[in-house]
Amino acid sequence: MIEFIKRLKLSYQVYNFFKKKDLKHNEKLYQKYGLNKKYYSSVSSKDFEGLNNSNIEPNIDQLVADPVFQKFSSASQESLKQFNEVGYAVIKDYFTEEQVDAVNSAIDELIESQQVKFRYGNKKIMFAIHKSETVRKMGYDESLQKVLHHLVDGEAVLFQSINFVHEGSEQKTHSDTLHMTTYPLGGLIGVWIALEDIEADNGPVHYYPGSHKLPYFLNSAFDNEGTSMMLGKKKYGDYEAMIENKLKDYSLEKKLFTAKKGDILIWHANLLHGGEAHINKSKTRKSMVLHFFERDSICYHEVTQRPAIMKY
Ligand SMILES: O=C(O)CCC(=O)C(=O)O
Repeated sequence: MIEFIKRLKLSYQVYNFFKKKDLKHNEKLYQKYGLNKKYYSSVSSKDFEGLNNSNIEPNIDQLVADPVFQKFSSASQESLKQFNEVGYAVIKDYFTEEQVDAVNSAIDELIESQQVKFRYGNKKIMFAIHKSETVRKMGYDESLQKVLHHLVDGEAVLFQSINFVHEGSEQKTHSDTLHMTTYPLGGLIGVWIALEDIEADNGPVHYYPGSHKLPYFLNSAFDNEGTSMMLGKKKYGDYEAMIENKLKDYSLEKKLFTAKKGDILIWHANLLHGGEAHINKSKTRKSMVLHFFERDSICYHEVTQRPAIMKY
């Protein structure tokens, strides 16, 4: 019975109905793309079939011309210049020791005062940006915002944070786009921040350079589109298995992001990535992922076919 309710689109629509403030911006966008939808309606890639707007592309020329670009080391500049080819960029020493320590202390305080809980296998603290100004400020760092603005060719609005403290995600390879999707595609960007040194034994992120150029594997790629009333029947494991199979079809190199405290990795909406095993459990794995949506896109969750609740 619970499974049935979880698949029933109506249950999400009722929830959405009471979130008008955070969803009403979509109505204007639905109109723009000629979709007959209310702010509370379900939405998925199926709704956009037949619309031919081109995907959002990073604007690297504009980024290189922006004075902010000169702030970075030549290695970081080279990395940013290659974003279109490889789907990621590394900026070493982006955040200072003080900035990182402030976020770590803020997270400790939130845990101690029980304002946040570890979820998803006791590994992830979700949305600390809504509980701590210090954490939120990191996402709205002025130079970072300028970089992201060029990479999503629009305004990057901070949607979500995920903090890891004791354990890494150990998550199988995936693309964020199944979870956080935009129309037009490509309006999501991830920023992963090392809040301490991350080495091979405390669960570094892995990623596949160039994988962002593969097709966007959405519900239709694993037969999970569902019906007008119900979400698809497939499990998340079916998605992961599909991605594992796709990886066998393409010869892509896997890389690990071993990082120093303050380094950041920025990834494209469709870059395949995940978390390595956290082998040495005597080490913590302090890190934070920030996900940003491009403001003028329709932002939604393909897997649950829900519009994204945006807290501007
Ligand atoms: O930090 C990690 O291990 C990976 C996190 C991740 O894959 C994500 O947030 O999309």
